[in-house]
Amino acid sequence: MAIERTLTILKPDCVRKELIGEVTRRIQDAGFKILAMKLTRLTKDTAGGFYAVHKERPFFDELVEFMSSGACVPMVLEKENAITDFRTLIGATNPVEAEPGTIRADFADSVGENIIHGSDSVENGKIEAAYFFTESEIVANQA
Ligand code: FUP
Repeated sequence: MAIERTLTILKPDCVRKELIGEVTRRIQDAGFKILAMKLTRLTKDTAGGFYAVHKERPFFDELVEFMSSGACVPMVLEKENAITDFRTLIGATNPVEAEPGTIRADFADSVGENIIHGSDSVENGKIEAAYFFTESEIVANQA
């Protein structure tokens, strides 16, 4: 299996619930290496740009409102098979469908406010990482 990178965002509900530490612990315990992270607050424009693929969906306005409603924590993560393994760790988009023990099953209130994002492909992970971080902010050589 190949070493991959994924972009995650600890969403505003995760930050509001003071779960940054808990969720980051789970991510690290699952073997993901943090290559970049920051606390930031998205504007409606940056949130809308990030989720541009969903622009025509009925939930888009609510999604943009939520994602810009408070601070969030984007991170670039690295691990073998990172894309699939991270989506397994976080669980299904809708927390009622998420496997017990996953981050969304344990902490998310609804499909709209579901605690955490994970890239759905290596290619999108690269695009999403570049949305938040410059090359030099992604620290690959940590030895
Ligand atoms: P995911 O890849 O699990 O983040 O899920 P999607 O890309 O399908 O959806 C992105 C975000 O849109 C979700 F995190 C929350 C929001 N969404 C809704 O609010 N309602 C839906 O029915 C689907 C997604």
